[in-house]
Amino acid sequence: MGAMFGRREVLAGLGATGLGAIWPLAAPAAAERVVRTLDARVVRRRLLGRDVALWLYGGRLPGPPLVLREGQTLELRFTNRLPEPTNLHFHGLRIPPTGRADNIFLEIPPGESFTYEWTAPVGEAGTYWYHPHRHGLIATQMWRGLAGGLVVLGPHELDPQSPLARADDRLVVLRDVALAGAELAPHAPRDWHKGKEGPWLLANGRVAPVLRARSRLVRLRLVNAANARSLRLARADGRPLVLAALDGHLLAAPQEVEELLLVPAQRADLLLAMTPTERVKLIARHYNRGVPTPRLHSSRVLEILPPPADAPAVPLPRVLAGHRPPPGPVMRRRTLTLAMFTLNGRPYRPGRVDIRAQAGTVERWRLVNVGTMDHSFHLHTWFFRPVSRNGRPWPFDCRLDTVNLRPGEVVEIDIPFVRETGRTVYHCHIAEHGDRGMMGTIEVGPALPWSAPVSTDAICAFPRRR
Ligand SMILES: [Cu+2]
Repeated sequence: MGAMFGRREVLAGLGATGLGAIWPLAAPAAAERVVRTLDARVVRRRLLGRDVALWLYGGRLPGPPLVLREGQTLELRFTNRLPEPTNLHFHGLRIPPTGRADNIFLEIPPGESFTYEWTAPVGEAGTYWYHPHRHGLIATQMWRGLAGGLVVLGPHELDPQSPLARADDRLVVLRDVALAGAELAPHAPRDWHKGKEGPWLLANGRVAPVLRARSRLVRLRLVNAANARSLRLARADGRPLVLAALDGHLLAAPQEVEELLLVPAQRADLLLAMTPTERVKLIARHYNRGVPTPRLHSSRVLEILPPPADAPAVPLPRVLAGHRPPPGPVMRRRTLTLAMFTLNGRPYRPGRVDIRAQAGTVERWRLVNVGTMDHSFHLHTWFFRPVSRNGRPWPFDCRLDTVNLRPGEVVEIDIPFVRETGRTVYHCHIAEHGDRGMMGTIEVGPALPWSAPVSTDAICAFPRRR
């Protein structure tokens, strides 16, 4: 994949200040371990024509992409150079929520280092991301710039025969931003209620960047790393978007949609069949999430220029993940209500376990938004299969780790508690809401000796044909 596209190939877009925003992904060498260093630091960086103080991973906006192969172990030597504590959350990955892995209860004090270490699960290649998860400081740290993409590559990307391996593979981290004078706009009291938003949309740190396709098939791995802005994405030419994956997991087959609502923390992989003559523009339409939201100064997200005329044709794959068997029997049902700053009527309290579950079981959770604006639900460690929205079956089969609920909506999800055990959290992914208490603690105990095994693949049946 990326290795064949050697050089940086991005044109500056509106408001951009230099070249280089959306590079093709490069696979790491095939080795058992990948050792990387990363820091979080305060730096001044050119943004929207100003030198703005930002908090950045590796001094970059977004943070440097972490790219691994399935089965590779990442040793990430992380140093906190911020004036306050922080930590890392590896969003969407089914890795241990404990120890040196995705342990969000860790706190790394200013000036100290910590080495994270975990193995990218085999069979779960996809688009993920990382961001801080120190409770109470998540929203301000993310708003100041701390977020980066994380990609796990698998057979689809590494087998040269696969169409996806011949796609021009690009990681695009999206977020919005607002300046106040020459600095990043600080949180105002009302931002904690609404969620902090800004009128400029950045794709890999730039407004409306332009890139030239290197292949007739472009794979855009979109990450919504905004604190609160939901992105209603579409093609400017009105043609449908072709979805390949959601929240890191390939769909059974490519799925055409008119537009795509990508709420904070969600990811979507799009496939774009390019012709040698047509440009493709991606736009963000206005979305009403139940609170007044600043309109974007430009609806342009990014633009892709056609590939060179001699770029070989790459067919759009007809099958991606293929058929997956239906989930195991639901063994337990729960209801979770979401409202401003509470889940099931109570705010987060550190140390209190709100839900106890068991590995090896499937649970069906009924999520109910009893509030007056959109809220989202994100569960760490275990992804889920959405079953229904307001009683209607989910339109196609997928796995998610974050799902949006409009006011009054009811969403049912099936969660197979596969493999991992330990204590972690679930929360609203409007970052301000999570910090203010829309979060709970779940502890998953080991499988009981008599419980039936739950298959990793057993959670997503092939979409119903209608
Ligand atoms: Cu919320």
